[in-house]
Amino acid sequence: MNHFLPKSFLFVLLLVLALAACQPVPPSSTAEPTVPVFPTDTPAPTGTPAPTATRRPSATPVPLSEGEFLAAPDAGVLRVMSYNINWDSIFPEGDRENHEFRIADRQDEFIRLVAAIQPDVLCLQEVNSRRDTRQVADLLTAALGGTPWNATGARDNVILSRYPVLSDGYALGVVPLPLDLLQAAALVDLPDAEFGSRDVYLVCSHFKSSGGADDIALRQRQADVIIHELADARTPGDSIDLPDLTPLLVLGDFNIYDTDPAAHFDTLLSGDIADENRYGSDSPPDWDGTALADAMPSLNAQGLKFYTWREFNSSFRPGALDRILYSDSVLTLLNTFVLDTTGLSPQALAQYGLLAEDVLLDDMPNNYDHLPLIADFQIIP
Ligand SMILES: [Ca+2]
Ligand SMILES: [Ca+2]
Ligand SMILES: [Ca+2]
Ligand SMILES: [Ca+2]
Repeated sequence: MNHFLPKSFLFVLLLVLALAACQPVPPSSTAEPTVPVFPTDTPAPTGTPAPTATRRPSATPVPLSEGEFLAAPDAGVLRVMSYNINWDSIFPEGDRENHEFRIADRQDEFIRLVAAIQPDVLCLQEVNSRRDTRQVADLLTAALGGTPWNATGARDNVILSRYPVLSDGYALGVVPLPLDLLQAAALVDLPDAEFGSRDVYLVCSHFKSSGGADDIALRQRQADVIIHELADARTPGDSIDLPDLTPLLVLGDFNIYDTDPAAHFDTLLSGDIADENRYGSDSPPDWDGTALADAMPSLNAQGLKFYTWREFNSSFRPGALDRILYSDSVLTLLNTFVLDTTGLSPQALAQYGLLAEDVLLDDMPNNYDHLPLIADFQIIP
């Protein structure tokens, strides 16, 4: 029997190595802020055809897209969208609840975007926290028609859904912790006829921006809180209980920069809590004890560029600041993209009722901010 030992040992070793290869890269313990955690700006491969002539200069060197990724998904597929709208830009000028940081007037653009995308669930950031989330829901209802939309919010994060939004008992229980740590969270009650018995739980987040030590520490704390709450949600007792195998989404503006190690992002994926004294033991967030998956949407689903934010004349490179993370043990990702209307063909723009400038902060060429991220999911039975 002795000769079985080396074989089984080798098998275990290979298994451990294979599992290790599937895990997200842990945060570096040394200060190496130059290592990007995500491809920020992949150049187009050589031999890529040049963009065809357009009325305006193309913002990207990739070919114009026909927008096939925008096509409505089949029944039973959930389309989720995350968008940092830039402070209250989607509300009318002169609205008394507009945030003091509001610099752009983009209501028509936003309405065209959501009408083209037809999301089932949205996670918005940079909505004034004073605003009644009902106003945001009414904007969606007016834009898309159908049954009235539902909403819940926390701080500047707002969750919107075609389907009922259950926030009582499902909001993150971080009170009385600082307001900075609040993120919107809700269980969306999906219609059983289309999706079966399961619903979807989502955390709509906006992480602290900027690169100071306090900012980085707060981002880490926000991630620790979310992992703590997801651990609570997956186990009976405490403040939140979810039915087993409820699909989980953590999405929003994570402010992941390639100029800091973005350890908060590793925490969100792997469940490695930094402050375990305060927020409890590490807890891999997926139902099967594994990490969450990153949808990794690319610009117009071309697989060439992965940034979700860029700024004209900025010293910062375009980056994937925004993410859609999901529990891949119970969800299959069918389609995902970052919409860049400036990269759509004239035919695609006409087909979906969009204008080339719709994702721009204003009509100035190349004046971007955040772009909308979209992912289509199917629940694994
Ligand atoms: Ca349901
Ligand atoms: Ca619980
Ligand atoms: Ca830890
Ligand atoms: Ca997983």
